[in-house]
Amino acid sequence: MDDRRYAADAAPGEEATVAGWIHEIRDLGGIAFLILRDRTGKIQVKFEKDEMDETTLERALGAQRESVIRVEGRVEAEERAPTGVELVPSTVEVLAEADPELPLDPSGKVDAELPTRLDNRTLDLRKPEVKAIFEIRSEVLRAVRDYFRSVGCTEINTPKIVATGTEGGTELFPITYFGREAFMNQSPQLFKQLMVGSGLERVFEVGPIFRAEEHNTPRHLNEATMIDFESAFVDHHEAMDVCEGTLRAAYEGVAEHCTDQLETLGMADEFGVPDGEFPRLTYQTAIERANATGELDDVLVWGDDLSTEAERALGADVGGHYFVTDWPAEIKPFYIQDYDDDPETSKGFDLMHPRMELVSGGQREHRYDELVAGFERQGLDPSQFDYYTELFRFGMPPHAGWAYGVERLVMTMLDLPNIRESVIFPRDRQRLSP
Ligand code: AMO
Repeated sequence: MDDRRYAADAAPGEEATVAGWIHEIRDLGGIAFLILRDRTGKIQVKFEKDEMDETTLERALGAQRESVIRVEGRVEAEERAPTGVELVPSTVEVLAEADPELPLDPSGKVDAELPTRLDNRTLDLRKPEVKAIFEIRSEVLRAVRDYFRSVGCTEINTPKIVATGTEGGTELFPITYFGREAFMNQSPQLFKQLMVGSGLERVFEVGPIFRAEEHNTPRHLNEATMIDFESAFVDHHEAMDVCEGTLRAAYEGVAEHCTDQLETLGMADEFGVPDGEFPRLTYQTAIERANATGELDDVLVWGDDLSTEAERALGADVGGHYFVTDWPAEIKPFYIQDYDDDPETSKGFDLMHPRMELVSGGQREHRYDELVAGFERQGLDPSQFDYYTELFRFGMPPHAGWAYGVERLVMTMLDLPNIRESVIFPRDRQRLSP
């Protein structure tokens, strides 16, 4: 199909072959219009019945909606056609017939509930406004990868089958690994840290993570995609700079390369790249500000995580992206470094969108003795992590890093109501296929 022309590129005066799905057939008697849809848009195919042979007409106009066809013909200017051109066919070939009963209507005339859409994602992604989300997601990943390269990072891939968890023992999916217990990885955390001590120094990964979260919420998945960053010789503030740069690069990429998609989503006018430096509030300031909003049922005290309610109140108060820094050591993981002169306070940070948390990160504990002591303080058995800690004895530089959830980034960027809108085949408590 090398000679195939996309619907959006068909120019008047040329002979062209287009291929795609039958979006609609409008039979007006002596004349009929077939709207063919491909990934670039739609094109009108005109059938003047008395000028066409019977078989071609029957084949084309008798086909069901959403059947896949190929049409060869002459492109003519027609200002009444949706794209200003129409195709006058010489041959029509049906490549794949669609059943007349469609589980959902890709033309969008009939609404479908999210579960039906997710069960029939192939058809769902024929809708331009759904397809646009995934084209934007793809651009986000391209922009982020390019940004990482521009700041000297190497892309890595780390194991997803692991021996231990890193982000708290309750959220692990156990699997059987040749008779031994193993787990699906919750985060590339330990591996990316090990790589900052390697010759690579500065790494990133885009990959799946698995969390056996019990709760089914509009912003949690059981399998998500994470963008992880880790770099030697930087502190948590420099890591936040890179985090901010990544976010801005993602928005800029979308603003520059996804104008059609933003148009399709009705966001072309309001879409903006976040500007200025994101405020960096200490945790202490954050809880004070959240309490001062008067919106919280439960007043926050030192040591509390930010509740959903607190995130919302603070988000509305700040009105844009912001960091929360200097978290209580007790609620940050063992790998986060604490201040030497204030061991109750850690160098962990979160990047927040006004709607929710997007990123966690921090300066890491790179000193072997401190790291092992940190495991013990958190009630973990350091010997289970020997594969990780041992390598800290052979020259592990100071380092910092962070991780984004891709789905939350896309969800907040496009103001999607549910995180499942930003992943093609979501995994949640109910959903294991497709
Ligand atoms: P954390 O556990 O906070 O940190 O995860 C980082 C980011 O990943 C996203 N995320 C999720 N998205 C959807 N569904 C989930 N179940 C889910 N869990 C996490 C969020 C979150 O902010 N190792 C650390 C990162 C680091 O310190 O480098 C970590 O995993 O956007």
